[in-house]
Amino acid sequence: MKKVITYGTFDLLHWGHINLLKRAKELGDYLVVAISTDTFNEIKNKKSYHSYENRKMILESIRYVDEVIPENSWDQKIKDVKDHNIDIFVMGDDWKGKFDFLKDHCQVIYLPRTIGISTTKIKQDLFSVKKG
Ligand code: C2G
Repeated sequence: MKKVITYGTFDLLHWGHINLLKRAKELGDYLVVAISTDTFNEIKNKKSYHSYENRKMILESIRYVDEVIPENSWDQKIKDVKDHNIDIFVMGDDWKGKFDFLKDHCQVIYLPRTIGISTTKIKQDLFSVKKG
């Protein structure tokens, strides 16, 4: 069984996230998603609308996702790859090159980001509607 892992906040889930999760799952048989905890989001300078628990519940309901684990730090990826017997690490290509150190432990694949959507864009568009 080929196991894939990916990481992210996945707040205000949108079709760009789904495109990523779908392609990640297509690379193997089992997809683990490490979701940033609310505490780690602070380290990432990200404030998510949905709590970790609710983002976890949403991700677990997606057909492409087999398991959701917490992402608590930048430094857990090698241990995660080992502990979960991961074959392929996947991220959107906005992270291209940033995780190449994992190549000693698994395949590293950066997938093209989906253009035209982001959690930030959703927030900005909704804010401008509210203001207008
Ligand atoms: N993504 C995408 N297309 C978009 C938006 C996001 O492919 N239009 C991808 C990102 O490249 C990332 C994943 O969806 O691979 C999750 O995006 P975020 O929740 O923004 O993740 P991020 O905050 O970048 O967290 O340790 C890694 C970090 O936790 C990554």
